[in-house]
This record gives sequence, C-alpha cells and structure tokens, in this order.
Amino acid sequence: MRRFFDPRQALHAPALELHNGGFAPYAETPARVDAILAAIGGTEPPPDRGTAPILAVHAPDYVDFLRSAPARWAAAGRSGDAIPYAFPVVGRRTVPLDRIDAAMGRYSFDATTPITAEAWTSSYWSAQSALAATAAVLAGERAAFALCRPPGHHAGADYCGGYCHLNAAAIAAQAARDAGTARVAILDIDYHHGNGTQDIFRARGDIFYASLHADPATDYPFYWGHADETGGGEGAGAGATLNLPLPHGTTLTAFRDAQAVALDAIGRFAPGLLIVSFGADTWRGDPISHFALETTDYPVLARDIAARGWPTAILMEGGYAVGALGDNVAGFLGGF
Ligand code: OKP
Ligand code: ZN
Repeated sequence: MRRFFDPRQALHAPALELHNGGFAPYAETPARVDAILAAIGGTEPPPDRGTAPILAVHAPDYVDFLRSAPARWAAAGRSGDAIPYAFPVVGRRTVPLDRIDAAMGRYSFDATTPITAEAWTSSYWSAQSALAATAAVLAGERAAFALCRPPGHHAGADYCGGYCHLNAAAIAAQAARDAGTARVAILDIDYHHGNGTQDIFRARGDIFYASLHADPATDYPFYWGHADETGGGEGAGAGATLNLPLPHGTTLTAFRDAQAVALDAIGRFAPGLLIVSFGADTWRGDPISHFALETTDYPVLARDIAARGWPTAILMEGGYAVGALGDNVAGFLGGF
C-alpha cells in the first residue's frame, strides 16, 4: 500500500494543553509520527497541490487567520503558544477581530488547539498527504494511506478545535468530488466524533458521513455526534449523516457490529470512493479515551472494510498511546 507523509507535519509541537483543571503535556505530540513511521516503514512525500483544494473547503478569512495568528500573537508581546480564552458564544455577534484574542476565540471552538508558528505548515502538509493518498486511489490503487498529523476531523470550514486546524478528510473528499467522483463516503472510526467533517457536509447529499464514536453525552466534543443528527434539515443532506455513539468500555464485538451498520448504510449510498478517518484512540490503553479495543482487533476491522470492495483512502486521525500506536496502525493497514 502506498503511504504518504511529509516531515514538515512533525514541526507543530505545542507544549501544553488544558486537562482536568491544569496543564498537561500536549497529547497530540510529534512522537506519534515517529512511532507510526517506525512501524509502517517508508513513506512518500506528497506533491504540493497548493491552497486551492484547502480553500475548496475552508473559508478564506479562516485560512488567512491561521497563517497570520502566530505573528499577531508575537506582535502582542506574548510568549508561549497562541491559545484562545474568550469565545463569542453568549450574544454572539460580528465584531472587529483586530485584537488577536478576539480572532482566536472567533475561529476556535475550544482551548485545546494552540496555533503554533508551525501549525499552518504542518496542517498544510497533512492535507497534502491526504490529497496524495486520495489521488493514488482515484488513479487505480485499491487503497492508500496518509499519515495525517495534525489530525483534521474536528476542524470546520471556519474553525479549529480538538488538535485540528485543517480538515484533511473533508479536503480529500471535496477534491475527489472535483475530480469527478459523484459520491464520496467518509467512515470515521476515531474515538471522537468528527464534528468538523459533519458540519462541513451536513447539508449535502453527495458526501455521506458515518461515524462511530464515544457517546457525546459523556465525551468530547459533547455538542455534536448524537444519534439524532442525521444530516441537513430540508436540504439534500437529510439522511446523509449517520452517528453511532458507543459506551465506555466498548470492545470488538460491539464496535464491529456498529461498523457493519455504518458499512451497510454506506453500501446503500454506493460511493465511488471511501475515505476512512482512522483513529487508534479506540485502543484500550489510550490515555484520553475509554474504549477497549485490542491491538489484534485492528486487522479484523480493516478486513471488514476492505471486504466491501470500495477504493479506499485511509487517513490518520487520533491515537495517543504512543507505545502501542505503531502496532495498532500497522495492524490496521495490514488488514487491507
Ligand atoms: C482529537 B482526535 C482535555 C481534553 C481535550 C481533545 C480531544 C481531541 C481529540 N485535555 N480533548 O479526535 O483524536
Ligand atoms: Zn480522537
């Protein structure tokens, strides 16, 4: 299987994150990349397809903000990573965003996603890796892998959050549509709901989003991913979103059954391309998650997906148990 990664994806390295009332080392560390690379062998660097495929998903003012925020933060005399603390939620209105802190809150939905000086560069190349894997599949590969890092599925068209700045899966799905694939399905099997991906496509009927994740009644991102979110209102997106929340302690049997439900729904949609947002934070020892999959479960899940026969681009999302991450990812890819 072809595997894509650019070393610049490892540059983004925030120091700390808010965690249970204090600051803890940032879980989405570049060491994740080293662990995965050591387990899967060599990767190819993606070609540079520029900003156009990013701007096909993300708002231009948001992209400008991501690129300029570190310099604005430094110009305000700040040390440390740029982190928002005030959000325009109560009485939300449009205001000038001259103050960097106002802009930070406007373009973020949480305080877990610092915009380091390298956030744009790393996220840009993460998106390019996703585009390269998708292009390889559209050119005839049965499956391809992009070691996307930072992850992407929490980022919306005009907001960051959940360690994500650019939504690689959404960028890849839109690129496939623009390359002529009529229907694209996204299967998100990260532990967390992919709220950004859902938001970006919720009103559309040409991109199906199905997600297995921890119940947002108990887990981040809380405000999305409930079972009654089935896609955009009266629009073409009605029925093109499927959310399957699962309880803490979920093991292979229940996870596999839920994945089969998602795959059956995707089958009825009949996609020309499948994009898998793959998180290994479903593993039993993940430090920020509460499912109980074993390392030996990942090939089983991958074979169930592969058996459906759709051309498949596999994109990395989460997975924070660095010691087990390589085996879990290699096992999943091996299952294909
Ligand atoms: C990203 B991905 C406080 C909890 C913050 C953010 C989780 C982001 C997960 N430390 N949680 O879906 O793996
Ligand atoms: Zn996750």
